[in-house]
Amino acid sequence: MMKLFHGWLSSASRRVRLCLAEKGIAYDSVAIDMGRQEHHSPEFLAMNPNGVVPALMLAPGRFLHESSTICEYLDDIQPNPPLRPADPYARAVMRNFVRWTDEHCLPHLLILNWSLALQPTASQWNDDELQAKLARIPTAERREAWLRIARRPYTEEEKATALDKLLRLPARMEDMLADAPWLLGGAYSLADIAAVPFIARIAELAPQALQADAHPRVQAWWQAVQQRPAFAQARLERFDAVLKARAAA
Ligand SMILES: N[C@@H](CCC(=O)N[C@@H](CS)C(=O)NCC(=O)O)C(=O)O
Repeated sequence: MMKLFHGWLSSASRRVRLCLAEKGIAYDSVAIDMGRQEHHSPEFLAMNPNGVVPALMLAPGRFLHESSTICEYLDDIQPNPPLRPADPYARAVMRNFVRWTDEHCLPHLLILNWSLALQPTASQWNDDELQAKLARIPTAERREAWLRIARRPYTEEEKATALDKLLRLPARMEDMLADAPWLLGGAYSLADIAAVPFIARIAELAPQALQADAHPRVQAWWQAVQQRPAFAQARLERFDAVLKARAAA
């Protein structure tokens, strides 16, 4: 059976869980504790050299990383229900949208999420601990992000700007939903799945952005997403509830 190494709160992991659930593919779940940098261990880096979740183990020694790649792989090996348009042009449009969410949503959500979930722990590390932890991070971009939350927390202004930028997603989706219920037309696709984790966080951080007077089509889309059985199976639990439960544990 496949094994998914993931984070419960991670948007990229949520995307893969949503896809696995839509496909009805059974898998073993291995939750990675990012507060303990389990994803920077040599064992994890052997699965995903970028040192980020998720990673999917297909068989011993056979791994995949990058949530968008993993989702396309799952659609290849389990074509039903199809989650990509058959038409090559529509498929290319889908890939560009997914890429846009990777480049324009994830970095902004990172600022908001890490400030809540990882900063309390990272800010406690002494300089030696911090240097040792930074040395294990394979990319300069994420080393900088960890350094920020450990020593120079994102300011309120930076967080407000990040939220503003994240809110370009519902605006963009409102246009895409002009003629059909799903982002690429009549069928739910990997484009919708790419957006779901970000809209789920926007529903928590800025619920007004999903109201009918702001983005009525996105509101209807979000209601329809939440009614899909796969949505419940993927367990996109509220961020604050998960953090509270972790603190209590
Ligand atoms: N492009 C990657 C992004 C993966 C990613 O950034 N994962 C985040 C969680 S959403 C992560 O592992 N963060 C921890 C870190 O960077 O140390 C994908 O889609 O798989």
